[in-house]
Amino acid sequence: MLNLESKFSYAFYALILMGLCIGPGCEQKQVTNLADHTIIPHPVKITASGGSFLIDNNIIVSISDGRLSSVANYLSKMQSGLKVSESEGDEGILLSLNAADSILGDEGYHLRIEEDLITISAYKPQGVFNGVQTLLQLIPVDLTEETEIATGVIKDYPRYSYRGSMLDVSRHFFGVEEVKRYIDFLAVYKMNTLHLHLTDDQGWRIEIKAKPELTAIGSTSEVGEGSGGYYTQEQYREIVQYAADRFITIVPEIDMPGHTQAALASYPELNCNGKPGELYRGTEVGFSTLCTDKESTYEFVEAVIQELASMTPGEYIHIGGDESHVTEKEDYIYFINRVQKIVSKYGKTMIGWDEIAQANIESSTIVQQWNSAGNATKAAKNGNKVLLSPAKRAYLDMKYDSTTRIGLAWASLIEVDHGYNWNPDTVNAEIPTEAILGIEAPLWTETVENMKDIEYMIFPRLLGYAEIGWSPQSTRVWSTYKDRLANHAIRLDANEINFYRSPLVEWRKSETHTNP
Ligand code: TNX
Repeated sequence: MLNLESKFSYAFYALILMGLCIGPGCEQKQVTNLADHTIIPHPVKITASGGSFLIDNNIIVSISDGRLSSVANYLSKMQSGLKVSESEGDEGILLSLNAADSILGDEGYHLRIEEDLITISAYKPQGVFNGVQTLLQLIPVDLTEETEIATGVIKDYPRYSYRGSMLDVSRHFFGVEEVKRYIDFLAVYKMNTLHLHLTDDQGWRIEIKAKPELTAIGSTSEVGEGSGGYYTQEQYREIVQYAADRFITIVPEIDMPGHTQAALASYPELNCNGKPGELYRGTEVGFSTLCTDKESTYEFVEAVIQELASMTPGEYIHIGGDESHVTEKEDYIYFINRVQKIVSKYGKTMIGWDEIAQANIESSTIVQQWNSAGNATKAAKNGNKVLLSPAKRAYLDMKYDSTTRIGLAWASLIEVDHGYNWNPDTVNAEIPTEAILGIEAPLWTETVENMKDIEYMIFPRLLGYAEIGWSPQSTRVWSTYKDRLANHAIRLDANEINFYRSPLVEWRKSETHTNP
C-alpha cells in the first residue's frame, strides 16, 4: 500500500506525465504541438514532430549567404536581442538560400524547427523573409525567458502573386513615417504590394518637377480643413526603398481623366474652357475631368508619367480611370487608349480601375475589379489579368457595422467574417482562375484622418485579406480562423495598434502568454 506521501508524489508525477500543470507557471505554457499554431496567413503544409526548441534572447541568427544579411538584420530588429552572425551556424537560427527550394517559387520557403536548430530556406531572399514572418509569429512577442517552440516542418508558398493594399493619401494626406508604418503592417502578413492613390480631386501628392504648380497649388487642400501635403521625389524614393527592403512593390496611381480637380486647379489649360478650377475639400465623386481633346493634356500626362516611371522601379503604373462621369464615353475611350501608349513608352505595365475595360486595352494591361463584374469579365475574355478588389468584400473603408464611428457604407457593412468569407475564384464566377492576378484591399480616406483611424479600419480585416491572397482555399475556414485571429490581439496590442475588437472574436489578452 502506498503511504500518503507517495500517493501525493505519484499524483504529482502523473500530472507532469500528462503534460498538465498547476500553479502560476501554467499560463506561460507554450504551444508544443506545431499543428496548434495560430499563424496568419495559414501556411500550405505543417508537419509537427512533437519536440521543442528552446528559444531565448541570446539565440544567434546566422546566414549561409551574404544576400541574406538584411533579412537577418530585420529578424533581429523585430525580435530584439537576437544576434546576427555572418557565418553559417549549426545551432540557433539559420537562414539559407537553396536552389532546390525553387519548387516553392520566389516567395515560398521551408521552415524546419528541430531541437537544436531552426532553418529557414528558400530559393530567394524574399522567400526567406516570408519564412521569417512565420517564425516571428511562433516566438512570444514578449520573449523574456527561455520558451519552448514546437518542432516540425512548414512548407509554404502563396496562392496569388499580387497581394496588396491601397492607401488613399489624397483625401487625407499621410506623411512618410505613416506610410512606412503601413508598409510594416503589410510585410508582417506577407503582402507584397502597396498601391498609393497619389492624386484625386482633393489633392495632388507627388512632386513633378516639370509641373511645379501641381504641388505648389494642388497639394494644399484635402477633405475638411487640413493643409494637405505631398511627397518630394526624394521622399517618394525613400518610401519605395523602405518598401523594397521589405519585398514590397509600390504601385503609384495618378487617377485620370476624372478625379482630377487638384490638377485642374493647378493648370488652367487642362480645363476645356482654359480657366483654372477651384481646390476641392468635399467628398463627392465624378464631377471633374481633364480635357481629353486637347493635345496639351497628353503632353501633361506624358510629363507626369515620365517622372513617375523614372522614380518607380516596380513594373506597374496605375492610371485610375474610375468614375469619369463627366467625360463622354468616346472621349474616355480615346483618353485611356492614349494614356496606355504613354505608360508602355516608359516601360511600365498599366493598371486601371475596371471602367478601363471599355477602352481598347492591350492584353498586358491589368484591370482592377472594384465595382463592375461585367467590366472585369470583359477584360478576362480579352485575355487581361484581373486584380480583385470587390468593394462589397474588400473595401477597408467600409464600416464594420452601423455603429462604426468612421468609414462609409455605400458598398456594404463589412464585419470581420464578411470580409474574410469569400473566395477569389468564385466572387466573379465568369473569371477563370488563371485570369486572377491577385487581391488588393483599398483604404479610401474620406473619413480617415490619422494613423489611429487607419489602424482601426484596417485591423483586423487586413489579416483576413492577407490570408485570402496567400493561403490555399482548403485551409480557410472562418470558425478556425477566428480562433487564430484571437491570438493575434497580443501582437497587435504589443505594437499599440488601435484595432476593432469585433464581438465575433474572443480576443486574447497578453497575460496569457500564448503565441504569437
Ligand atoms: C469609390 S473605388 C471610389 C473612390 C471612393 C470610394 C469610397 C473607386 C475606384 N472609386 O473614389 O473613395 O468609392 O468608398
